[in-house]
Amino acid sequence: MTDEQQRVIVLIDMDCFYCQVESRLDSDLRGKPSAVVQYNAWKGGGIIAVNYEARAFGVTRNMRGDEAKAKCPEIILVKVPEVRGKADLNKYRDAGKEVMQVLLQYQGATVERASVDEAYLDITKLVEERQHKTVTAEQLPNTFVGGHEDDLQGWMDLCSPDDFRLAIGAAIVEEMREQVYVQTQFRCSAGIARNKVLAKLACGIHKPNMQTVLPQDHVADLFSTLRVGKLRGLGGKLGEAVVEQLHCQTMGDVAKLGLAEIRRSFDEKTTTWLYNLARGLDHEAVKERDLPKSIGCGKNFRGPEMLDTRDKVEKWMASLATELSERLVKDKADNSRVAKTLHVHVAMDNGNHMSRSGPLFSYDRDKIAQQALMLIGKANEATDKTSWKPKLCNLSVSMSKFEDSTAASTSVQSIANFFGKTKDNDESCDKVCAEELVPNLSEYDPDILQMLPENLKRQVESRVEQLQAEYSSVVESRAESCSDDQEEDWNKCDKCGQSISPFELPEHLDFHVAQELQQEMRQADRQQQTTTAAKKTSKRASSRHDESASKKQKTIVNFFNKK
Ligand code: TTP
Ligand code: CA
Ligand code: CA
Repeated sequence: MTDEQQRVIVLIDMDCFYCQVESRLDSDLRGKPSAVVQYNAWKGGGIIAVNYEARAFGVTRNMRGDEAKAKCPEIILVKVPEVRGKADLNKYRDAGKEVMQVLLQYQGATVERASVDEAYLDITKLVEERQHKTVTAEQLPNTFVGGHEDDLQGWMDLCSPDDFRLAIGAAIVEEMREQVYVQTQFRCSAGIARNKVLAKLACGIHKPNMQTVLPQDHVADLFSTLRVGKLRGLGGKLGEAVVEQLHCQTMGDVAKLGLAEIRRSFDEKTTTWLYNLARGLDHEAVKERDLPKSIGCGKNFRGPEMLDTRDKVEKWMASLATELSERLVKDKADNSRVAKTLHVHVAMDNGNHMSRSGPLFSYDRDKIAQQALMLIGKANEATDKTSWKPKLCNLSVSMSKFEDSTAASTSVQSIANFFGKTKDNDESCDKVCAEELVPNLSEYDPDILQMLPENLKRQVESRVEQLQAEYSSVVESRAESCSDDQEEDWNKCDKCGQSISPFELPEHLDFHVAQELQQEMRQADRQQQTTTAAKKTSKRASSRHDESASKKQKTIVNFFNKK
């Protein structure tokens, strides 16, 4: 097993990525200053990517398109496509995947996708395979070595065997980057070092289309002027706390502190991590993770755009649910998996946030929207029926907890389709149809029973019973497995006394409603054996539906008011 200190870790980051994606699509953009803008409506849109030709004119990210034009009149602004009033980033995501596909061709490397346009690689094994071969500066035409910028060969001649491993790594990365270019036409930069933090830092030193090796003995020099927030993991709140509480501006300042001094402001784990980090040490492994653990989308609403009515919230939720549903369906086809948990997040204009999750066994956009709205119902403090208070400035939905989809069918067929299939009255076909009609409890609408032929009705009923049994055991086992989760406060279900996480409660109540309706339905059926008038039956069903709907609504209202 290789010593952790001898690992060779790489960060590959695409150069001005969205701009490259656009210029691969449109040859007119090549070689000219360009930028990608989002939402064109105001002052030429906000810039999210700038190519290097435009950077030479002083154009930067976050400028408005109009400002960029003032700096560089010939700049071409490309607009991010919009779908349903939202940026459609699919082409950039897909382009990022293409790059990943190239990197995954390197057997023996561990590849971890870190964002739309970057990936960490642990290439220690590949380096070891090449250890007996020589590496010369000619094989490293695009490589710089931190602290030895002017004399690559000189550094290679004199460096330690451990540092020489980085040089071998650099030769491999030169080839990888060339392959990325050959296969995708995209240029990228890379950092090669002993760990992720240093690889990421190194990558940014020489860009574009270059790579930088960061030997351990250059760290102290580099850190003496490196601002705390520039390091991976210290860009946010933690970095701010280091500056404020430890009174450190640079990583070099942090390196001067002893463990005890850091420990006064931070917990033990953070202290150790920070202490090591200030010495250029970081133990985090590169984790193979080519598929995202969750798929989601969200939208920010600023100023007058903030959502202040139920209508607006419903409209945007429907739109996000549609996007999410489309992406989930694509993911299912690509990766043979289905997500089982829905998460919703809202940010409010009073600075508060709320996140809620619950099980959902459907990719249907209406089901997603319905469940998501139910989950955030509590965030609305408005007393009238039309407003939403406090206003929402962000709305996000995502799904996670993926399971293999090859085992069970989750697709819902339309009723028409379903009736088409039952014509032959075949018992086994009924069973399949029952599964399609009731893929899970949350999609079970008891009213359909009234519309079904007798044998199929029986199949649907037995399907529901089976699902209820499965569901009870799932709820029990989840309750056990989450019982020490401090963040969730549990509710005792009025109906069965079980402790249910608030995330699970809506679904759990649905289950009771379905169960009650089922029982009612059976009783009613027995009483009605002689009364067979179809009209009457359907009337009864619809009035019962109203009753049950209001009942269900009430239970859910109770739940939201509980806390
Ligand atoms: P970055 O890698 O941060 O930047 P970049 O690839 O444009 O440029 P560089 O050569 O310096 O790496 O981001 C990758 C893409 O992600 C970028 O092209 C556009 C998108 N992006 C945003 O949409 N918003 C942002 O705030 C950032 C940072 C990136
Ligand atoms: Ca980039
Ligand atoms: Ca990046």
